[in-house]
Amino acid sequence: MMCSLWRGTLLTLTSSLNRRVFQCCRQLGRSYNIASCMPEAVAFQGVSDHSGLYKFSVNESDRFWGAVARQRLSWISPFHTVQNCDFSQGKIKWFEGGKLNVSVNCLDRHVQTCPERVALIWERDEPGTEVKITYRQLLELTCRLGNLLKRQGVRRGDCVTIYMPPCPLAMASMLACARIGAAHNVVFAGFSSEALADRIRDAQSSTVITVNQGVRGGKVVDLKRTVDQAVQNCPTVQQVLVAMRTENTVPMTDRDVPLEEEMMKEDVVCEPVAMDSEDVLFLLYTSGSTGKPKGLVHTQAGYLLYTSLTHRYVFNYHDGDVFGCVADIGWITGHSYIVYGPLCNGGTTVLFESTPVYPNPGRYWEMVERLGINQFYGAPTAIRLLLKYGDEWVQNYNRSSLKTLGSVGEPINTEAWEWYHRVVGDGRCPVVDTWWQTETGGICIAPRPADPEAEIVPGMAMHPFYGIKPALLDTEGEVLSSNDSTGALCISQAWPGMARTIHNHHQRFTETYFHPYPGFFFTGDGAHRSKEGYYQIIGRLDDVINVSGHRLGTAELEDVVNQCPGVAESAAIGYSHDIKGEGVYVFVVLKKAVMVEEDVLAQQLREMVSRSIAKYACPDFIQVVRCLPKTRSGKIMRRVLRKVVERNTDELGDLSTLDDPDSVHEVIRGHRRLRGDGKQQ
Ligand code: 6R9
Repeated sequence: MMCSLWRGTLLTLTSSLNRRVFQCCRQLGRSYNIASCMPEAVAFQGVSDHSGLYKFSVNESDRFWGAVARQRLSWISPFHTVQNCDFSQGKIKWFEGGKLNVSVNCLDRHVQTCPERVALIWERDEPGTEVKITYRQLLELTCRLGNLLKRQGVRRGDCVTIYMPPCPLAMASMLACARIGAAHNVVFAGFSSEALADRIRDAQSSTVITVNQGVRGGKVVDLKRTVDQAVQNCPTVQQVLVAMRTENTVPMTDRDVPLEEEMMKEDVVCEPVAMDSEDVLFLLYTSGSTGKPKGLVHTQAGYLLYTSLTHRYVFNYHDGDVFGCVADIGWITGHSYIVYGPLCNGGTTVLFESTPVYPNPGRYWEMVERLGINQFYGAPTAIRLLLKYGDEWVQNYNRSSLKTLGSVGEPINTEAWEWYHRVVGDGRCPVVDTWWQTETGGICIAPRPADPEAEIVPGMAMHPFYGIKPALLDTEGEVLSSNDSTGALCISQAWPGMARTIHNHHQRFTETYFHPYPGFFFTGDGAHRSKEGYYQIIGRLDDVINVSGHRLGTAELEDVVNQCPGVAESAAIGYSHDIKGEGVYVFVVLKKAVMVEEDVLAQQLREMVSRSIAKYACPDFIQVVRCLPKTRSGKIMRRVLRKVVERNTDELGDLSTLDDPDSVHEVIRGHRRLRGDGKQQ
């Protein structure tokens, strides 16, 4: 499982690391007071500063999480047990005995105190056309939708699939599910009909919610048509609720329900269901190292608590701030930091429908100025893209509202970090590089919270969040206890935000996350702990590629490629790409006697991949080879292929176990032909 790749990568990363001390929390000055920071901390004996609070949170985890859960969530009935977890069985339960409703925590309680506060700013594709929705309005939308779902037969425990672009009705749909006790399964609207169908079937959804069309970067996308194609192969689907994002009508069948029209017939009051802490809140599919994406399951109380606490403290979010997370709601970042975390905190959250370069590369910063965004949370791939357009696109706009800048999804290289900090943040905003995963539910490692004035090192996620106890393990499974070491990143005790299982595949859950290092949750990432004890994430240790922050399993891609007529077998490899982080390079072996022009084959493969998965999964390079380098036992030597695509052919390592050493030379020659000897185009 552990590949040697990342040791090399680490060396490059650390040596290029331009260390710089960055001071923060200056506004808190010397009068830092733990109680003013986290009110619950007053009750924690001996805690007087951040590091004391962190130690308390991991050593007295029951007391820490118990106090925080009582203080920050509204319960219908109190929990009797803080945690009941056993990693060896993959058993994770938090706040058992407790009952609550997530939508009440995100909406009703704020409607009681500040009904006219803006909950949501929908930043529509066309700049300057944003729509503001107050807590009172969002609750009304949610209740009407909840009532409609009930009228359409959706019951507690059902799973509703949501295939929508970022829009208020998507958010209200998620909250409506939570209100009536149904689980949601949001599928990113960039996924193809086949990928959508797979997820609908696996989740056994009978209801799908979508829009007639989406609008992104000035282009109209026929989302309803994609749903129509998908549900042809989904016998469980009984109804499709269709909201109107554009004015264009689309064909409707008996199965389709016009959402706005039917919703307006419903009452604005919908009784929230009392849910158990461990009832399912949602499924979210993500790629792993097998061909089949896994539906990670998150539950009610623990997830909500963890996202709200991290939202509050990692970003230093305060009442009245405008929080701008520009992710899509189809990913975990959107779930945790557009919807649940900010709303649980009564915050104002931005829902971004557009792209970083529409109508021009100043879009983000024009939006920051117009909406007065205080915390901006985005992806390194977008930062890398924008920095190529130059500083002027940033400097044209007033960014004085910004207080914290966040980064998520993939490692942020020093150059991008520096630019984000110096140009976007004018050198005055802390940049928080936040490491976490769909599996972890919320941010686990980030430079903040920390002691006031603690340094921030570019490109480092640095410190574990409250309650998170990271560990690095070597290939033998031994814990590396000293600093300045590199290993598999694991987490050694449970936290409330972690996923509970894989939908219908608990065994896959335990095998993937708990068997590799018994007693630990294994993240799939490698990390380095510096001399100072700061964590730096290196990247995946398994066969997952990270394309623009989107996860893609190599096996998932190979399954599709192998179905292409004429293809005998294939190997998909990630290579470093200066904007996307990683690009996809596919080696293909054709069946005997098949003759096809390489560009015709490439075109066919790309079409198949966008039809079966999504556009982002399309290979950048496709190389036809006579055979793949394999061991004598028939295993593809990915390590060798990686070295070839990374142009490290003088470090191929030990090739003695190769079945046919000549195959490597052929692969190298073909690679040179395809990409030339120069730099990446
Ligand atoms: C939130 C999210 C998770 C994988 C993760 C890791 C990579 C995320 C990172 C990072 C380096 C960071 N990743 N944040 N790598 N630095 N700050 O992205 O979830 O889509 O499940 O991806 O992304 O490899 O394991 P998800």
